[in-house]
Amino acid sequence: MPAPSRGRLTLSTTPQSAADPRSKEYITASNRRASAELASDYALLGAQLKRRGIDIDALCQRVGEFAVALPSWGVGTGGTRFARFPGLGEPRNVFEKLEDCAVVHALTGATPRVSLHLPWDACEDYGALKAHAGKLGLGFDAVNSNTFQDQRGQAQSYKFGSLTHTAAAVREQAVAHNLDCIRIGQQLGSKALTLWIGDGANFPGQQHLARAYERYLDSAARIYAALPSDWRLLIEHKMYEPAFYATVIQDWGSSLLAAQTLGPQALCLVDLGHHAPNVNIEMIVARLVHAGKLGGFHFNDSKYGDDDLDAGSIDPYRLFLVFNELTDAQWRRVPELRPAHMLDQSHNVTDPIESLMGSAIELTRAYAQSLLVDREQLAAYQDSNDALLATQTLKRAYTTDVAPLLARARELRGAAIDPLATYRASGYRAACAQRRPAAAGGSGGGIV
Ligand code: LRH
Ligand code: MN
Repeated sequence: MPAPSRGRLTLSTTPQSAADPRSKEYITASNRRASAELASDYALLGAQLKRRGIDIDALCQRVGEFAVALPSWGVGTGGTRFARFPGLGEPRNVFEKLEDCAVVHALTGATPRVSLHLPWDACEDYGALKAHAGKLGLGFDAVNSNTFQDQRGQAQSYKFGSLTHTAAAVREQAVAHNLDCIRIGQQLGSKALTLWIGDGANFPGQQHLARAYERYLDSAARIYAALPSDWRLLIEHKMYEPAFYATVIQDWGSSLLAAQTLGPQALCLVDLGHHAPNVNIEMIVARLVHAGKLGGFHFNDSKYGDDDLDAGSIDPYRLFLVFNELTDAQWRRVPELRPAHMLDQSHNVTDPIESLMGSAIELTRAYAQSLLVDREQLAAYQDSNDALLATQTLKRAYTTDVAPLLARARELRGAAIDPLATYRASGYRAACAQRRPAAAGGSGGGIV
């Protein structure tokens, strides 16, 4: 255990025995051991990239600016409909969730904002919450509404839908909830509302497919009308679940049509797990970029359904190909392209902090590798239909081990060269287990 460091971040809730993995001194102390080794690895990679006409320091600068938002619901242990097996020292409220998010940001340097989910993160005083986040070095990204669960004492049930329900009173309630989310988001400094609804049908004929979509457009237009002028509405599509035959906003086509119908502040959010296996997601990204409607991402990975696994854990090449489309669009100077990068994962068997750190690093890796693509060369091979050299040009970037570059960018941001080792050495989780006794009876089903 590293020597206790001066100037520990004295949050009243900070666990007593452990080192605080958010403290700069603690991170600098733990970096000291790895710094020299990193310097030689970085120099070696620098020499290799120089031969490819790439300046590693300029690249390190750009990689150091990459950021992805954390899902507040991702710092607790997730589950499935079968069971949830709570982990040690779980955050018990949104304030503790932010403290765990601050650990991820302190150690990776790449997650300065948190995306809240309401009412899961509802609290008495959003001013206090904003101040608490500020003290932790965090801000807020898009807020997420929730009309896919009934809350205790709720007047109208969402069993048969929310914004598209056949009963106006239910749609009314769902619209009102989204307006509440916007008001809360404004207090926190958010600039976007992520709108995902589970509305749909389990059987053919159960729902009128066209009328349900018209009801969606009508309800969403009322939410859109309440958006502050500098806000975005991020429409999230999903192929299935909880509806198992038809989902109103089932695919990027339904989402794009809605965004085009609603107006310029309405954009499409791509959750990587919301597609059938083998769907070409980077192609969907290219189309939404073309339409000027790419608003953001929920990054995760999956093998079968909406598995919400750690980003880059199953198909890292696909993740690279998504960033390749984004970096190519930047290179082509596509205007107004600033998608909100957010993680949306469910950590059922790992320490959520470790998974979120790993995923932030995998996204930064995919972004860094996309910056290594020789786009002039690639365009030449594409134009001359040299298929092999074209695909090898991408593979060369993807197979470049950029680990020293990522670590150096973290070190320069005051983050950890080795976030996982630094986190585990701090004993943070064990200390949280002492300080946050597990809530009784936690192993029921459900994603959070
Ligand atoms: C739906 C979803 C959506 C969130 C929820 C936690 O599957 O991806 O983004 O509201 O997960
Ligand atoms: Mn999502």
